[in-house]
Amino acid sequence: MTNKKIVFSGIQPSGVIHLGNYLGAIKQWIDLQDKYFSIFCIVDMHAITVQQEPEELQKNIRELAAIYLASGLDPKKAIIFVQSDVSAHTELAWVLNCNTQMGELERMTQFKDKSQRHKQNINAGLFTYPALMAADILLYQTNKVPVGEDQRQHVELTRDIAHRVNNKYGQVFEEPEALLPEVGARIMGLDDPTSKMSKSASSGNNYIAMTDEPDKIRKKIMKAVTDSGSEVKFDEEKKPAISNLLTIYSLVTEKNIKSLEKEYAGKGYGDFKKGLAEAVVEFIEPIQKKYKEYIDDQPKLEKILTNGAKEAAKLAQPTMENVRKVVGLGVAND
Ligand code: AQP
Repeated sequence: MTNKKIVFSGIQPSGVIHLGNYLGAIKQWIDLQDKYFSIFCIVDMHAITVQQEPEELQKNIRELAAIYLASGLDPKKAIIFVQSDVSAHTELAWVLNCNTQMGELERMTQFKDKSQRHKQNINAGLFTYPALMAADILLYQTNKVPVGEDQRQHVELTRDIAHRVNNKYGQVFEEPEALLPEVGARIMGLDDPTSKMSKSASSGNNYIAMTDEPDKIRKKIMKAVTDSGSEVKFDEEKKPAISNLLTIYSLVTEKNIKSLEKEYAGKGYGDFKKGLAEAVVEFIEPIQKKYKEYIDDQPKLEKILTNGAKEAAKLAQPTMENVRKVVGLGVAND
């Protein structure tokens, strides 16, 4: 379908999109779309592994699409679509479920975490989530999967599943690799630098949402947890909170961490946070402006996603036909 290497990634429309999602995933995608054949998905089927209100889910899908576009993903350079609009994802997921071991799924840290957090709803989908994620990736003969650190384990399982299927049936899938950003693969919570920034955090002070108003961003950053002492210094072991804030500062300004340390030498955490808050606001405001244009033009948004789904379905077809053939499924011709 293309001579270029293929990139695939997605985000769940399961709540607000935060700066961690942006810095860990979307930021890389913007650069990759120029070099790779790129496919970016809104993975709504994954989102329903935890309870979702239908209207809220629809709203989140559209907001996430607007964030993708406002961040600089370009439908002329990349395919942008919603997972459930291409039925081959769930079709392939079933086949991959039948090639994935219970023991492998039981080892997934996301399942362990989420089943702890959603004790009333430990459904089969939550457990087999990685097989659906493997289908998302393998359907397009993907080479690289740009994700944050928390998704590395799922991409490694995807690679194992692809390898197993290839051993059993011949060359069916590319065996993909995770692509993690050198800096920003794990942005930590503002209120708790020992766990990752997360959309399902119990407090809104954990994250900066990409749609937070400037004053809310300022307040959240001024409230962020700091470490003992007063020196602005990167030291993940002794100063996990300040190191996380320095990482964010560096990524939104493209200044390196050493130069930021110098800039704030002799100044306290208060000045540093004020500077960081302004830098984040300056970085997010232009994205929010474009976001508003996209979210206010629903027909345009729907057209982009509909076209993306058509293109994705076309691309998925040869892989799905081959899978049906090698596995020995079905009889009917079209
Ligand atoms: N804190 C983070 N730092 C860097 N990257 C991150 N990602 C998520 N959190 C961070 C990356 O963003 C993409 C979105 O993946 P997802 O929609 O599957 O969400 P997730 O990984 O489950 O993380 P969330 O958004 O915080 O949701 P919850 O609260 O449900 O866990 C992935 O590439 C992910 O690595």
